[in-house]
Amino acid sequence: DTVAVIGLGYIGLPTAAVLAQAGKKVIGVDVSQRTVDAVNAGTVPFVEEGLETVVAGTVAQGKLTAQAQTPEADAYIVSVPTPFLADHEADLSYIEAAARGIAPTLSGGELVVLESTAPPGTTEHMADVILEARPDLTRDPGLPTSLYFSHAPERVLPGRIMIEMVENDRIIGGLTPQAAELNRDLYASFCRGELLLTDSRTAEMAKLTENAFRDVNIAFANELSLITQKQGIDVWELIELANHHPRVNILQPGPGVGGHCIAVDPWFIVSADRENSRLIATARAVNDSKPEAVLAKVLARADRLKNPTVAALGLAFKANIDDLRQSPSKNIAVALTERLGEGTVLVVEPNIDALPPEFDRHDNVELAELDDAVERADIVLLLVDHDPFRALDRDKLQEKVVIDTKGLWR
Ligand code: SAJ
Repeated sequence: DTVAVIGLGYIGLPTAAVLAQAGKKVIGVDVSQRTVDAVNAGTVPFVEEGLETVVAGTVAQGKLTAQAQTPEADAYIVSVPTPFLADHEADLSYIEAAARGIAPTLSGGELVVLESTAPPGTTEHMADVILEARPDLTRDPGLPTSLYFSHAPERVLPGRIMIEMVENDRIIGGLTPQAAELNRDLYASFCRGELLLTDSRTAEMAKLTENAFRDVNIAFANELSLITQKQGIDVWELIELANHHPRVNILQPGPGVGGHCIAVDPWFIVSADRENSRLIATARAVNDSKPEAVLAKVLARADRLKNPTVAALGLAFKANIDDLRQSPSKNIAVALTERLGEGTVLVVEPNIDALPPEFDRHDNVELAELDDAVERADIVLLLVDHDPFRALDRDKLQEKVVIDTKGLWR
C-alpha cells in the first residue's frame, strides 16, 4: 500500500507521518527542496508539538520518504494551500498543479483524496483536471480504468495536530459512494474517531461551515470588546459572567482573527453566494477591523509620550506556535513600526530567530528578549497569549502603560 502525500506543510506532513506510523509506505511530495531535504533528514521545518519524533522514527524505519516528483502510488492525498485572490475568490492553482502532477502516474484503480479546504465543487473540479489529462480513465466506479475521488477535510487544531489527527471524527465525502468507502478504509488505518461518509460537496461545505461558525462567534466577542471599551466595562469579566448562563458560551476577543483557516474559509462561502452570506461576511469585517482598533489605541497612548518605546509581545497568529501566516499581531506590529513616528518598537516572539521580511524597511524595530523589552518599554502591548508572556512577573509592568489585547494579565 503506497500513499503519496502531495504538499508537506502543516497538514500534509503530519498526515504523512501518522500514515507511515500506521504501517503504510508513504512518499511525501513537495515543491520545496528545503522541505524535501528536511523530511529525508528526519526533521520538521516548522514547530508542531510531537511531530518531529514521529517523522524521525518513520524516516529511520524507511516508511516515510520525500521527493519533488509525484510517484506512482495506490492512493494520493492532496494537501496544498488554497489561498484567496484579491476579490476573495479561492485560488485553486495549487490544487490544479497537484492534479496535473498526479495524472501521468495513474493506471486505474487509484484513490485521490483532496484534503485542502476549498469551495463546494472543488473535488469535482480536481477530478475534471485529472480526467482531462487522462481521457483513458474514468470516474465511474467498478472498471479497471476507474479512479476514485474523495474529499476528507482536515479539522486539526495547530498546536494539537498530532493528537487531533488521530482522535477527531472525520467527514469523508466521495464523488461516488465507492470513493468514500475506499477513502474510509485508508483513513481508518490511523484515525480513531468516527468516519462520517457523505458526498464531496457536502463535505466541502461542512468544513467551511465549521470555520465560519467559529469566525462568527469570535466576531461576536470582538464586537463586545469594542462596545465595552466605550462603556468602561471589562469585556473578559463580562464574558465570564455571561458564560455562567447554561446556554451561553461566548468565545474570547483578541487583536483579530488570523491563520490560514478561520480568516480565509468563510470567504469561500461568501464568494459562492454573496447575497445570502450577510452574517458571515459581516463577521469577517468585524474581525478584520480589530487590528486597526488596537493600533488606534496604541497610537493614541504613544502620542502623549516623547520618542515612545513600545514592546510588542507576540507575532504568531495564536499562542505557542511559530506560524505568522495572516497574523493580526504581526500586521499590528508592522503597522506600528510604520506609524509610530520617532518611537521604537521592540518585538518579542520567542518562537522565531529573526524578524520576518515585512520589517526589513524599518530601522526603528528590533527583535528583543522579553525581560529586556519590557524593561525598556513605555508601552507594553500584549498581542499573543504565549506561555512565557503569561508567566511574566507582573511587578515589571507597574510603571508601564499596558495594552493587553488578550486579557492575559487581568
Ligand atoms: N481566536 C480568538 N478568540 C477565540 C478563539 C480564537 O480571537 O476565542 C483567534 C486566534 O487567536 C486565531 C484565530 O482566532 O488568531 C484562529 O485560531 P483558532 O485556534 O480558532 O483556529 P485555527 O485557525 O488554529 O484552527 C481552526 C480550527 N477550526 C475550528 O476550531 C472550527 C481547526 O479545527 C481547523 O482544522 C483549522 O482551523 C483549519 O485548518 O481549518
